[in-house]
Amino acid sequence: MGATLSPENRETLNRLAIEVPSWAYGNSGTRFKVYSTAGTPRDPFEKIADAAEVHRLTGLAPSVALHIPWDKVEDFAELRTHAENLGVRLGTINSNTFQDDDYKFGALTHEDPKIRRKAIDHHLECIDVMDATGSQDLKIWLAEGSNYPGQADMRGRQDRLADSLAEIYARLTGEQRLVLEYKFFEPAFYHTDVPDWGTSYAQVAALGERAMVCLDTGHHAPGTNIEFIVMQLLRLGKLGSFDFNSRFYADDDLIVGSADPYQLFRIMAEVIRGGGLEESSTISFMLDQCHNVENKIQGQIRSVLNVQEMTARALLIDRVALTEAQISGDVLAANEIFMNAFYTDIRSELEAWRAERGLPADPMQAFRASDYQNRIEAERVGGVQAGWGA
Ligand code: AOS
Ligand code: ZN
Ligand code: ZN
Repeated sequence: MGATLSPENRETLNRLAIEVPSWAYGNSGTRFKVYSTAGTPRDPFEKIADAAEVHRLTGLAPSVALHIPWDKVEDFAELRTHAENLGVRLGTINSNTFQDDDYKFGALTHEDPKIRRKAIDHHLECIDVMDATGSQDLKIWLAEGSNYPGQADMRGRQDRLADSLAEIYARLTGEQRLVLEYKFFEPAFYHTDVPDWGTSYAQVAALGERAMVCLDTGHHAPGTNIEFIVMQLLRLGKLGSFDFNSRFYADDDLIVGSADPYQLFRIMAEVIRGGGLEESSTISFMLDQCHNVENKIQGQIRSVLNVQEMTARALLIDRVALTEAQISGDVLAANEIFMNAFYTDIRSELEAWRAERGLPADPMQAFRASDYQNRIEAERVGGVQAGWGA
C-alpha cells in the first residue's frame, strides 16, 4: 500500500491545472539543428488537437498557451470554438518582439520612438486576440539588452520600458492581466533589461494590481534558490505565473522535473505554503518547453504528470510536525520531515485519482497503445518548426 492524501489535500490537488504551450508541439531544436518529426502539427488547430489529447489522457491540462504571431489565425473565435469542442480552452497569449530586424537594439526599450510604437502596437494586437480568445494573461518576455559595457544606456532603457508597459497595461480590461517574465541572460550577454525577479517586480508594481511576475524556472543562474523567490513573490501577492521546465546548463527548456525533481518538490512546497493552490489563487501553472529529440505529445504528458506527482508529494509534508521542529530549533528533525515527504512514493494514490475520473492508470502507456500517433503521422505531411507558424 502506497501513501495516501488526506481529503483536504486531495481537494488541493484537484485544483492543480497545468497550461501547455502550443509551441511544444511544433518542431524545435538548437541553433545547430531543428529535427522534423513525423506527425508535427501544421497549424494552430492541430497543435490544439495534440494538447487536447494530453488533457484527455491526464485530466491535468485544460488550457493551451498561444504565441503571436506563431499561432496567428484569421479567426480566433473559430480557434476558440475548436479548442472548446476538444475539451480545452485558450490560455495565455505570448507576445514576440524577438524575431524582427527592427528589434535588434530593443523593442519596448528602443531609443527610437517609431520602433517602440511598433512594439507597443504588437502588444495591443495581442490584447485584441485575448478579447477574442477569452484569455486571462498577456505574457511578455523581452529579448532586450546589450552585449558590451557602454553599448546602451541601461537607465534610459528602464525608463522607456516603464512607459511602454504602462501604455500596454492601460489597454487591459476586466480580468485581463499582464505578466512580465524575467531572464538573466540570452540573447543579450552583458545586460538584460528584465534580468531578475526584482526588476520584474519593480516594473509590474508600478503598473498596478493586474500586473504580475512570471517565473520561468530555467531563467536563473545555477545554484539560485528558486523556491525562495516563489515564497517572496507569493508573499508580495505578485506571482502571476510559472513557466515550468528543467535546465542543466542554461535555458534548456527540458521536461519539468526531469533534471531535478527535488527542486520541483521544493517549489511546489512553497506554492502550497503560500496559498498558491487555494481556491482564490490566480496563479497560472504553465509549461514552457521544447521537445527536440523526444516524442512531443508524450513529452507533454510526462511533464504534467511530473508536476502533479511532485505537488502530491509536497502535500504530504507534515506541516504541524514541521512547524514544531522549526520552532524548537530541531534542524535535523525538520529536514527529515521535509525529506520524508519527498521520498514517499505517491504513484498508487495518483493512479486511484485517475481511476476515479475514468482516466487511464498510466497515461504514457495509454498514449503509446493508442492509434493517435499513427493517425497524425499519416494525416499530417510537412509539419512546421515551432517558431515559424503555419
Ligand atoms: C524565453 O526564453 C522565454 O522562456 C519565453 O517564455 C518565451 O516567450 C517562450 O519561449 C515562447 O516564445
Ligand atoms: Zn519562458
Ligand atoms: Zn526561456
